[in-house]
Amino acid sequence: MPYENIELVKDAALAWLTIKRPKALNALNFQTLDEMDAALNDIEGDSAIGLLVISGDGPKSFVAGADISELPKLEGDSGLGAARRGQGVFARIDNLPPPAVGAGDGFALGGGCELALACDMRIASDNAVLGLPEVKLGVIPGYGGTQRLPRLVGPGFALEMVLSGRMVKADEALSVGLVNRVVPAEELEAVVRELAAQILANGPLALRAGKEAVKEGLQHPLGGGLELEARLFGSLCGTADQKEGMSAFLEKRKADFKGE
Ligand code: CO8
Repeated sequence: MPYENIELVKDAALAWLTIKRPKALNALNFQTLDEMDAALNDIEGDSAIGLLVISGDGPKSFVAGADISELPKLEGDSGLGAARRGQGVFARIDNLPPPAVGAGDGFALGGGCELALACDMRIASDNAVLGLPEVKLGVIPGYGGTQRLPRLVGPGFALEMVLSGRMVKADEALSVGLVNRVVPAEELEAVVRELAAQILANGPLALRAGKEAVKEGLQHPLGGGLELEARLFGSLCGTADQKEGMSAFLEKRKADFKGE
């Protein structure tokens, strides 16, 4: 599928998806969501991909939200359907076997903040601004923000963001754990590529299992999560990657993982 509003670049095990609607500050119209869905099909079907990075085009905005020009016509049923549609695309990122990193420069508002929240890790530039301003439009976040934000930062700060619509600068976002790291804007891509390289140097099966253990485990009480961890740990033992990783350590050499 040819993309108009996104770009997907695959470089060995790294997939880099850029939202490209700079004239609208990369706002997500419905076509962009469809294109993201198609890109996720591509990524999910490619077992060579070990990590997804999502960014916005240009320094001014990661994603400034859902495209507001498409929203006034929504009524009850169509609004429900639109929220479910966007939630579905973002849930695919959340549940994607390879981990996902959001690389945010500039505005990450509304659906853009929710897109960042659907990623497993968030690296922000020092000019990033995050917010859920939907209440200013007379609605609430509909792409997962009211659910993922409190799970990440706790209900108190999440409610402040959801109910005030206040924009939060990078440093404050870092202080509450909304982003993992804040880096100078001009270093954002290099830092994300370095993190990607660190992650991708590890066992591919272990990366997928590590993501599943943390994310699926959070859906269970501690006992169930620990059982899941034990099962996933066991599933990695006996793999060629486990033998290679441990032999490489003992032989003082770099591991050559095959994802098997
Ligand atoms: N949608 C559509 N167009 C946008 C959006 C957006 N979210 N954000 C910016 N734009 C457009 C502007 O209209 C403008 O276009 P034009 O040049 O044609 O007038 C262009 O981008 C540049 O924007 P500004 O001139 O406004 O730039 P500023 O630097 O003055 O301001 C802001 C930047 C502060 C980011 C400002 O643009 C803004 O407040 N944008 C809206 C932010 C927002 O409210 N986002 C939340 C949207 S709602 C949402 O995300 C709901 C998600 C769940 C939906 C579930 C059901 C569908």
